[in-house]
Formats: sequence, structure tokens, C-alpha cells
Amino acid sequence: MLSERGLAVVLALALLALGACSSDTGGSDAGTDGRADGWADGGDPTDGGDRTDGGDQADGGDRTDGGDQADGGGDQADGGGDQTDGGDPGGAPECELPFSVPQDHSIPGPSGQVSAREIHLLCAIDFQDIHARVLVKAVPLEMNAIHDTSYEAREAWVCRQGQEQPEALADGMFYYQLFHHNWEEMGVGFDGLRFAFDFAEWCVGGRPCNPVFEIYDVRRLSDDALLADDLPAVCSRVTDTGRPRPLVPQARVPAEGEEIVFERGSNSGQADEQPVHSVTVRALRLDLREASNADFALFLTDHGNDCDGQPCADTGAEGFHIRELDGEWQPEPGFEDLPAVHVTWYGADAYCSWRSYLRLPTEAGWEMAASAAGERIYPWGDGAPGCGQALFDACQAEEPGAACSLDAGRSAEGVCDLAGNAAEWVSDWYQADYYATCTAECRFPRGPTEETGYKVIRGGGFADPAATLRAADRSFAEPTWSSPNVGLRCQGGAGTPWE
Ligand SMILES: [Ca+2]
Ligand SMILES: [Ca+2]
Repeated sequence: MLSERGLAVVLALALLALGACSSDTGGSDAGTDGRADGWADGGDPTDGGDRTDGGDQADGGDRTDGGDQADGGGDQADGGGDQTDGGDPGGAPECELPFSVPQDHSIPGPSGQVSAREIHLLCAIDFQDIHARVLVKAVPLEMNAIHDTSYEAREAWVCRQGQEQPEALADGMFYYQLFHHNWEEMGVGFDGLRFAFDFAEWCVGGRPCNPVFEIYDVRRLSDDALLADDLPAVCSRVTDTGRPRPLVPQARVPAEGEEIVFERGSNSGQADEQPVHSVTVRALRLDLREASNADFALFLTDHGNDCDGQPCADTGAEGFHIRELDGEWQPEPGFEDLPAVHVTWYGADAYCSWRSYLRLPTEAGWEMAASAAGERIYPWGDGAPGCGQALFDACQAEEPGAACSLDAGRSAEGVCDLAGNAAEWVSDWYQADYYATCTAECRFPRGPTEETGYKVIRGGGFADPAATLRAADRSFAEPTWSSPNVGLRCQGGAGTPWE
């Protein structure tokens, strides 16, 4: 490891261990030893069951295919209601971190002065009784080689849940390092715990690859144990305009392996799902949940509603729960955690790119994740869907529900709502006989290379029939289309040699 990180500059390390952990050792160790793959909880991917695929195809055509988009999914007269756990209950003033626009710096490099930009990282920690957001600002010091810049963390702030004011962390309680190949690590400490965020081995596939800012490793100072129930924290890089990006936990899918061979499609499904054939995809990092209204509001504020010359979303649609006021887009109160819908494919694609180093899933990657690599008919297994597992038409909802509210519907890796709630745009063009064309050696398929006029939609939404919840089901629509029933999620992989 040292050779790979030989150019690393370790900065500002010592952690002030507090309280009960004050006698712990190793506080200055920024090491990454002993980490396990702490992605999600792993569930039990062993359900096995042969896929007999009893999915009934009674739906008579896909609800989501490019047809009329006028129905709006019923009226949303209630506005407030009990929208579960979105936002701050009680309306207490929210603690605001001191965001600012990262500055450019002139620093010494191998060939003279070069320009480098500050790095600001935002992380959310959710562990035991600690619920906090942390912002760390680091400035570039020098460039040791091409693309190998050392940084020093200069400021760190924390907003704890229930706290109205941000608290400045004392010097020494935080660090930030940028390693060779842009592998990065950040740490913060408070309440006697050290939280380390490692962006190094995030990458699936070869090197070099781009860092992606997700939680990697959280452990106690005292015993070095990995603290990884679910995903206790996530990180994102602040945008160049100083605005936060969404904090969306991801799961590695599957938990092990890099190249995944699985049986795709369904011989008893609709014609466009046939024949079942062997496909190779790379393991991926998938958002645990669909993009929410809170997430998409951050995007619209930073990016605007022009996505490659098309509207990113039908912002005037009834049922679009994000509103603009003076250039700031905000989710309507109570709708923060609901999936963003009325989003076009262009908006979905641009949103994932904007999230930085992410993209829409490929159709093959999505199906691999939803089917536990061909082992399950539905994300949760082979059992027919009920309203405890997925929100679909039988549940008679008027719009999607809050993300991750149906634990029984999670996938093998703990991914929420792959089936139902909002159907999900994926990156590929739709071609009805594409599965039949990719049978000989179907490695890392990305769909038809020629535009077909339609993009693939997966998983079914709250207004779709049960058959669309099957992992093998394919739907489609024109990329400019939007619907109260269709949203998206993102996957990691851009920057890795996934093709
Ligand atoms: Ca979904
Ligand atoms: Ca279908």
C-alpha cells in the first residue's frame, strides 16, 4: 500500500480523543488497515430458488410507454399530510453549515506555479446516537507530480441533529489527504469517535480511477472495529458554486466480485425479455434509494432546468413537488423524501452526471442488481408482491411514498424500492428484440448504439401493475417524456473501465 501511496502527504493528523475514549491509542493513525467491505448490510443473497418466473403478464402493455402523460396520477390536494419522516419535524431552525465557493490557489508544482482549487467535502454521519453533517474545507499546498497535489484541511464544521448552530471542530480533530492517483481520505473526530472516510478502493475495476465520495469506513478508536451496520455515513463533494450535492448512500452490488455473469431476461415473460441469455457486467455501486425531491431540488438550483437543450423536469406538472423561489428550488414541505418524478430522461442523465462521477445505470446493471444476479424474480425474492414489499397499483396510492419505507422489499444488498414506488430511467436506448441480439457473447452491454427513439424504464412505479415489478420487465418511453410514475437512481462506475 505504501508504494501506491508513497507520494501521499499526511497532514494534520492527530485526533483529539475525547471522553470515554481519551485513553485510546493510535489517534494520529490515518491508516486504512483492517477495513472490511462495509457496504450495506449484505442481507442474505442466498435465497437461491430457481427462477421459475411465474410472473403473470396480464398487464397488457406497459403503462409507462410513451403514451399520454396527462393523467397526473390523481390529485395531490392534501399537500401536507403525514409524509413520514421528511425534513425537520416541528420547524426548528435548521443548523446551516458555512458553505462557500471554493477558491483557486496558485501553488508550486514541478514546472512552476500551477493553479489548484480548494476541496470542500460534505459528509453525513448517522451512527448510534450521532446524527450530524460535517463540512471540511481543504486547501492545496503543492503539486508533487502531475495530478498529485497535497492538501491541508483548514476548517471543519459540524451540524448535529437538534443543534441550531454549527460548531467549529478544533484543529487536530479533522484531516484530509489526497493520495497518489487521487485516492483520498478524510477523517473527523468528536464524542470520542473517529470517523474515517476513505475514497480509495471505491473503484471497481482497474486503476487509475476517479474518487467518489462515499462512506467507506467508520470505526472506533478503541478497538478498530468496523462500524458498519447499514451505511452510517455518506459524503459528497461540494459543487464549484459552493452548493452541497445530495448525500445518497450506495451499496456495492453484488457485495463480492468484479465481473458478474448472470442469466438475464425471462423465458416466460414478455417477448422483449426473451430469450434468457448470459450477460457479463461489472459490479457497481448503486444508490440505495431513488433520487428524492430534496436531492433533485439541489440539482435544479445548481444546474438549472435545461438538460442538453431539453427540460430536465416538467416543473409545472401537477404532482411535481419542487418549487422555485428566487432561483432556489426547494421541495415542498413534507415531500422531501419522496422520489423526484416528472423527470425526463435528459434530466435523469444530467442529474447523475452532476452528482459527480456517477451516471444512470445500464439496463443490464439494473437488472443484475434487481435480480440478485439472476437468482430472484423480484428484488426481495420469488414471492409474489404485496404492498409490504413494493408500492404498485394494487396498493392504490395516489403518488409515490417516502424512499426506503418498505424494508421487506429491499434487494439482496439492501437497495430500496427497485421494484415499485417510482419506475426508473436507465441509460440504454430501448429495442424490443435487443435481448435476442445479445446472446452470443453479451459482455458489458449498453443497449443499441443507434438511437431508437425510446429509453428503457425499469422496475415499475406506484401506478404500474404487478408484472412490471419483476426484475426482468422492460418498459420504455421517449426521453423527453415525463410522468408522475417515473423517477431515477444513479450508479457509480464512470471513470472505471466499465466498458
Ligand atoms: Ca423504483
Ligand atoms: Ca414490459
